[in-house]
Amino acid sequence: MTPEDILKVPAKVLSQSQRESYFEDGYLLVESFIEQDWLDKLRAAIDAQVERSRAVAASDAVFDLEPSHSAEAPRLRRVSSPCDEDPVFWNYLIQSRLGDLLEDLLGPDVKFFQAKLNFKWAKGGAEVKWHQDVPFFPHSNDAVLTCGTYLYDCGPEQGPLGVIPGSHKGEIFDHYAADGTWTGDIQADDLGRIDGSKAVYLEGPAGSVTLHNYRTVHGSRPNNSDIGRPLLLNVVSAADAMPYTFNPLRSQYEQQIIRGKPAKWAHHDGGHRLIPPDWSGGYTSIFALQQGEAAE
Ligand SMILES: O=C(O)CCC(=O)C(=O)O
Repeated sequence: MTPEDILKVPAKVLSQSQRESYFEDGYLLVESFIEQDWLDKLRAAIDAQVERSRAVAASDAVFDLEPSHSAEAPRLRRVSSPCDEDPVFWNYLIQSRLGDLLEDLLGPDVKFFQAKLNFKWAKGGAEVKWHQDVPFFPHSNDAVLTCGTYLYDCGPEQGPLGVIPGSHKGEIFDHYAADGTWTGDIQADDLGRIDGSKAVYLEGPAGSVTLHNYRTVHGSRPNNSDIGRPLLLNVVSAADAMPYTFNPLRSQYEQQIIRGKPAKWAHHDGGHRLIPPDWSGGYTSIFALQQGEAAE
């Protein structure tokens, strides 16, 4: 669906001006949106994943670990596809009011693509460099967004998600270095075309939800504070947006309908899309990629 068509459908939880600002700026922050009982369930599920990671010595398809991770002092960077690890994460998507919010920005038919739980551990949790999501998983149209849930309060020191307003309407940047290596971020020579002074950092209390279009330039600073920053990220799309490259984070729920019904027709937007590496051989995480720990 186009933004114009989506805006014609009556809203469920957002105001019309919130919806319009998402389409104008390419992002939205909805503070304190998730109820406490869901936060409690999600926090318990996250603690359980941290406990599991104590038995893991090296990054694998599920756990992406900081180099100093140990059983005594776990330092998780990411859990890939958390829905596949604990049903709480999937139930959150299909049962909570998050689905209403997604409908307001994607239309009545909403589909799951991938999920990840990014930790950004206290005292050194890694930065995420400026990048767009579209080069990682191009779709037939741009009704694709990443929805973040802050499980705890996230202030400026915890490395909140940062976005460049309006950048979703601009170019799709190269995420390959000059030698053809996939870096997973915007190349240094191109950063001059992004006005970093316009960056907006999406801070908010526990239960706040961030939403950014998959073309929006975004990133986050390191977390040097004493408090960790678990951020649950779900990538979802309108049902008529079809991915045409391999999903870097496979999931048993890939392409499952969260709200509404499957599309009969695929919708296509015009223009060029960067083709990512062939992820069928595996993928670790944006952290490992951007820190130069993983080859494509
Ligand atoms: O965890 C973050 O701060 C941002 C993560 C992100 O942009 C990504 O995983 O694509």
